[in-house]
Amino acid sequence: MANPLYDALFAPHAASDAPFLIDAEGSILTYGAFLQMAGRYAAAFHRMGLAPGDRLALQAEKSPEALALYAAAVQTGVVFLPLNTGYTVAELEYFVSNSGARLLICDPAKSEALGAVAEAAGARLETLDARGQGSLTDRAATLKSSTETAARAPDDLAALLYTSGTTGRSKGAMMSQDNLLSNARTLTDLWQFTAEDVLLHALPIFHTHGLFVASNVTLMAGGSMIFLPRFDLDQVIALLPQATTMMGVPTFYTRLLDDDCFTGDLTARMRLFTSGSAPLLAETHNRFEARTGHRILERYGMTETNMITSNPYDGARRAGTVGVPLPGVEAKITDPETGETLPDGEIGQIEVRGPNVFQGYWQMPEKTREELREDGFFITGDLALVDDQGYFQIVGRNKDLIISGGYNIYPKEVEAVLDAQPGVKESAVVGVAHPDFGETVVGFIVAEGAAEPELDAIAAEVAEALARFKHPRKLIVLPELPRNTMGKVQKNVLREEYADLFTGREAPRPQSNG
Ligand code: MCA
Ligand code: AMP
Repeated sequence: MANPLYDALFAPHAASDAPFLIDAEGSILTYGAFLQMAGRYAAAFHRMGLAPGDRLALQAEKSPEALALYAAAVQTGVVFLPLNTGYTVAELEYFVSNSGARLLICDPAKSEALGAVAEAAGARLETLDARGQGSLTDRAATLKSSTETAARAPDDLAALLYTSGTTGRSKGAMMSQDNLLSNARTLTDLWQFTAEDVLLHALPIFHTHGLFVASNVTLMAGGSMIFLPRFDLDQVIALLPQATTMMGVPTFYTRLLDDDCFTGDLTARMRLFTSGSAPLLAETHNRFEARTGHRILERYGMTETNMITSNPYDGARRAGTVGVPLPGVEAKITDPETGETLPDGEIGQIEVRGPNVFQGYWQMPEKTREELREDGFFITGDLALVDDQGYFQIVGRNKDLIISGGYNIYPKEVEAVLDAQPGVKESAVVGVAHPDFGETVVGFIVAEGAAEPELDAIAAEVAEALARFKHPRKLIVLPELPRNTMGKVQKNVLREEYADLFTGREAPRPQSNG
């Protein structure tokens, strides 16, 4: 039966003995073996009574098996909901209940803590560890690999990806089969991926970048991936000579450049490095070219929209720009107040329309209406201008968002936890420059009374509530928060005053005449 995403990404490889996943030791998993594995998981889903449209929430370490669960979900029409491995039990509770997941798959180490979460949400709980073992794999091993595919229409949901919101509550972005498929086709074509490509894959697979951009493009082209559990600098340096492409967040590139072992000759076989998820400094782009001769191709996207713009493959890849709208994707700059389109050169917000743009937020029609216009344009909240060569330059954000090492943190969510702590009157959370993560989180606290707030106790509560990457790297007590005449907290004042907290740069000193 027709299932456009499965038919394009997976079905063509069912009988292939070409390499798909290669581990750090060089062991190869062929396409055929991978799809056999996925078929067994699909058979397990059938046994459990999962039906097309049901949600499967997965919080598991990166492994071929975890990726096979994505394939099995597409095959069976089950909506795939991957979750950051850093999320705490408190965070997971929301995702599982909000999505109404019927199946929750987690690491065995978390199964006890998540048992109650699954039960309360009426979800079945199965386990999968970092080696791909656990109750689900045991169950699947006894079954014959299924070749049945669920019939799906292009608009049917394939994935639900939660993105944090400015109001603090995460929203599930509904991605249809065609949202994923159209972007995979466009990027494969634009970036000239072929079956000869070997992509060094060190990104997590619970986000758009590692799952849809990197994996879907490889699947579409029939190429292979050196599939690493995480970004391990030494491993990446050792394996680069075997790869032809790598996709990364800016932190990958700054970490490589900071290591003297990373030399240009390691990249001789490489044909493409791409960067996204956070701004790549022009300085990093230039240093990378000086070291390797490669110009990193920067592209820009969002969970809700997949990829929106890209620098050209052939043609000028310009540092400090995110390139031009992808073929078939419209992007424009509008006035945030009026929504009117602005002329080139003026700063406004990026709006985007095309087959890549999501179907709305899961069970949040009002939020959807706020961000997705009736005419199909999605308001990204990113501030940019179009330069005289038609390239988009992102200059800031019209949303209170921090991006640390490619992960998004909405200050509101952290402030809510800080505000709830004893001895805290109010708080403000901002992002400041960080040499490794680009930006990092700093929390400012105003005490309730005369007593100093107990920062260690507060940090412990934050750790209980929020994933590690959201934790303030520093908590600072202030007598009061800077406010404007309207009483609004001036986060820009805090950002400026503490801009050099982690960069080691000294604040400029007044010039001396002596
Ligand atoms: C890990 N830690 C972090 C981060 N990652 N803290 C802040 N921000 C982070 N991004 C924590 C660790 O838990 C650890 O905590 C400490 O920081 C140092 O960890 P380290 O070993 O240095 O980190 P790592 O494990 O090497 O990870 C850094 C990383 C990773 C490689 C940059 O965060 C990463 O792979 N990021 C990619 C994110 C991504 O794929 N984003 C795409 C989103 P402790 O101090 O307790 O030990 S999709 C998207 O944005 C759109 C669609 C797009 O355009 O792509
Ligand atoms: P997410 O919600 O995780 O999908 O993150 C999307 C956000 O990441 C965008 O709205 C941008 O703010 C940011 N982003 C992605 N790619 C780039 C890029 N190349 N340059 C600057 N920001 C980027």
